[in-house]
Amino acid sequence: METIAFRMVLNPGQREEYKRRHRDIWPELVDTLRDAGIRDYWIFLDDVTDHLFAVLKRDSGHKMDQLVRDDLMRKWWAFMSDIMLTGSDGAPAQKPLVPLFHLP
Ligand code: RM4
Repeated sequence: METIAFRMVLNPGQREEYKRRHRDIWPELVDTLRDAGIRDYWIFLDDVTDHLFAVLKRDSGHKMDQLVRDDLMRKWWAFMSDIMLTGSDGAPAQKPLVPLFHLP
């Protein structure tokens, strides 16, 4: 199990909509994320910059890299693309964050 973090970018003024969509996250997508080996997934907002900081744990045999080819994941990303910065591959623009400190 490892912990990773990455930054995404929310469009201005979309905080409540982003929160609402995640409150109502599709149960099938939750299954997809869990099946990919993702656990304990948090997303925090910096409401000054509109940056979203995602922190999650993933199993050693995780399949996160395959999510880019998953139809339901791509459908979610398309659904979210009106309120998030999205890359040319259809996925949210993601910047990996560098771990500098951990207090277990
Ligand atoms: C985010 C974004 C991420 C996804 C989470 C569940 O808005 O689409 O890629 O992992 O939702």
